[in-house]
Amino acid sequence: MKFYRDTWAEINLDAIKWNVEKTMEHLDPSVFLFAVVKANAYGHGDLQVARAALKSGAKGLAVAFLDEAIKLRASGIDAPILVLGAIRPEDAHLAATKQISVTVHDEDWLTKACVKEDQLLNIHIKCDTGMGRIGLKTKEELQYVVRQIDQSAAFVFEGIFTHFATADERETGYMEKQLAQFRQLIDSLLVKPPFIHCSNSAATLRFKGSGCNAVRLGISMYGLTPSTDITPLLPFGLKPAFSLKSKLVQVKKLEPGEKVSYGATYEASGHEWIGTLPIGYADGWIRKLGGQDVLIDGRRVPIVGRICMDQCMVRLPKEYKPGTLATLIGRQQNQEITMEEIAKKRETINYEIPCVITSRVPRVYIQEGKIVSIVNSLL
Ligand code: PMH
Repeated sequence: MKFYRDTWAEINLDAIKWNVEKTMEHLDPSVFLFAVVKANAYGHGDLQVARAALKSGAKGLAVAFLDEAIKLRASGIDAPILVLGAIRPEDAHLAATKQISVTVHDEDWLTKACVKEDQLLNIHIKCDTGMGRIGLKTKEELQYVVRQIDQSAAFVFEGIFTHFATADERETGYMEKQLAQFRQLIDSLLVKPPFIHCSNSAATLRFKGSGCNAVRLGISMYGLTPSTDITPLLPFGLKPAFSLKSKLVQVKKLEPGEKVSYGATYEASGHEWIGTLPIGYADGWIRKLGGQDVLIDGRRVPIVGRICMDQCMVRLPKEYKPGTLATLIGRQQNQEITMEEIAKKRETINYEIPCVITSRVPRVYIQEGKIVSIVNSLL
């Protein structure tokens, strides 16, 4: 695999390994870790992250949609896969064929679920204890669904779970309420399923999975903090896996008063060195990032003028040669631009940033200092 354009995302699989291994050390050894690889592994690359996580101690994978699970199966992943989101009941037979576990989120789903006669469908029941998204709310609903499972040879009660709305906030009151509600629902079950899970990264790292026997690890597996508020509360230092790099394609000297980019909004105040980087808003490097620093030669240099679809310009302290490395997210020498810095500039959360670096940006996978694979959606 190749790419012919000097912009790429580097995914450090050793960082994924570190984050998973440290999490496993932190937890009771019997806890089952689902690596959450939905949304193309938060933009990092689902297959590569799934393989790295499974090699490092994760036992299963979790995705949002059936399509994501089918893709992983088609790529040869045979670990347990759970679809966390709602699946159309008429597609249940597909999940059963591929041994993909499904989430039952409402009372009627099983009555409509189409499975073939000799098939088994693994089911996790989702309880809504305060997220207000999907899931059953009452003991009565839960018991009704459990009875439906019991009455069919095709349905296997594999798990029950809930999702916290505020595990990444310092204040734990709301989370504790959700947990108490979840415990009440579990206590009402005559027979407990093998998997009971409620924790995302924040709850896993802060509360060791809250006494459940499985956890669903997303953001912290990628080395990113669930929120800057709780970074000081995390039990070990996370290693970010994602960095974004580019190279200068042209460097030119502007005369005082000369302008840069659409709208001619930036004007050189003196003689200035301006460099052009081949990355723009079609790569997810959106116009709102105008003014953001990038790292060149271990120094911060600002993006000037409007970010274009495929290119943007930076103001350099001196002349640099085309081909000089630019780091847009990640470390360069003693400097670092974190995912959180970019998130702040974009007025969003770190989760969103790697997700929205588009597939036009090739993903280069690094393991033990070497490139082990490249994914370029274009070639
Ligand atoms: N479980 C469920 C049901 C989720 O929706 C998510 C993340 C996770 C686990 C993993 O959470 P973590 O990345 O904080 O560890 N879901 C989302 C979401 O819907 N929006 O942002 C994160």
